[in-house]
Amino acid sequence: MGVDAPAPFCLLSLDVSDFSRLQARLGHKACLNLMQMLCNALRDALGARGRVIAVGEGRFGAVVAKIFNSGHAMLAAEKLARTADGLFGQVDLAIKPRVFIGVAIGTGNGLLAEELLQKSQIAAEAARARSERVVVYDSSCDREVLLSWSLGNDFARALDGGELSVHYQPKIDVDSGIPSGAEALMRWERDGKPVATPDVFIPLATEAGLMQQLTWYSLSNALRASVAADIPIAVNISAEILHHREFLDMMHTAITTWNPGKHAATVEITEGALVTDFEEAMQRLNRLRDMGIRVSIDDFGTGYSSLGYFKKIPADELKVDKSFVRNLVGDPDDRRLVKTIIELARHFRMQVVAEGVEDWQTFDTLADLGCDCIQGFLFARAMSLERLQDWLTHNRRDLRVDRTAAEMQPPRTAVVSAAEVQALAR
Ligand code: G
Ligand code: G
Ligand code: MN
Repeated sequence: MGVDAPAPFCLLSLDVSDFSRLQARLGHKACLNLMQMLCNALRDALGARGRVIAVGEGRFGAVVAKIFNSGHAMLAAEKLARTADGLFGQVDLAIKPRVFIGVAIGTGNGLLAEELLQKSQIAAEAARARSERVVVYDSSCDREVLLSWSLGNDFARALDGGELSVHYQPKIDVDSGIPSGAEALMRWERDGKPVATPDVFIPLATEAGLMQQLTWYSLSNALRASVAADIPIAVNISAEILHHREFLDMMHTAITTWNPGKHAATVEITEGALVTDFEEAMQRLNRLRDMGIRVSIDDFGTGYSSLGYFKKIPADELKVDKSFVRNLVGDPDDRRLVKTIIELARHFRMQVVAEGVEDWQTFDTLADLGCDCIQGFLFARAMSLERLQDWLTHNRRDLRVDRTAAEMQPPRTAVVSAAEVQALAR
């Protein structure tokens, strides 16, 4: 590349997120055109200060001259990111791509362009992993990216090797105080110790193309558990799976194979997952309801969907995100917010579940605000099916009665597994 070494410069790697989905959605040719437009826009943005080349599908490299420090490089990278956002904002796309930019600074001390390019690519991977627009390369990027790659390999083996299991966290009906359902939550353990939390391994599974397998695993376990424990169970469905071409078939097969009978299954879908390709998502939710499956909007309040969209979502339930529940008692603003969310749900005839409830004061506040159902460590953490069955034989009753006993003897000690204790101790 034409760089006037040894003057200081930087190399940037720019990756477009969701490229394969964008291609599938727009078609090959339109996607190619869009990438050409992006390339031109990036060139215009840099002007005479640098050069931009396409280095792969949805991937660009740029050289920027006269960069003297990382702050300076960040400014250049931010400008390119804004340029890309601006272009994607102008085009009517159901999928809004983002760009991740990795920066490597050439010091003019003879570091090869190829080596720099590699560093900028690793920084771009780190940007993707951290969900940040721009990351300037340093040695922490190596560790982070390599760790996530090796975890990705491990994860592929975990699925086959029986290290994954599905645990269940009870939900308690506010009016009766009786357990009325449970949420299926995936766990990855080796030798009784947690390897990684779902927040870490779900993105890995998505990247490794294993999410469909994982979802089938949690779905089939959850439906069988629903019959075995005689309780309705909810399963989390990621954005990628909701839009997968085989998703509806998978749900249909699961429901007919493991008929949950009187307990309708629920799927929990985050608000954020609904806004990527909204119309398609709505069609799919309607089809689920035709199959007798309940739809729940998960982590509500964190996804920035507009109320104009909200009114069109065919949902049976709304889950108030735990970030609003955490400070409910002490923070009047959070209380007003949750009150508004509950009223909104009422208006659209949705049930309201609050997650992350850890004490009775929060429970009472939510009960006053008209919340229907409570999930949280106050009652129980997620536990194996065996433990859930055991827990239900002792707790299928009004759990509000012995609230002082429950507070003196926190449920976490009663139901927590050895692995979870170890995780907490770390
Ligand atoms: O269990 P918890 O503690 O750490 O879960 C973290 C996140 O992982 C939650 O937001 C939950 O929705 C998600 N999660 C857990 N199990 C599954 C699963 O089987 N599929 C999907 N898509 N997400 C899951
Ligand atoms: O899918 P979703 O994000 O709703 O998953 C629920 C998450 O909330 C899981 O990670 C679960 O372990 C966590 N969780 C459930 N109850 C509590 C609680 O009382 N306190 C905290 N901090 N987390 C909780
Ligand atoms: Mn959930």
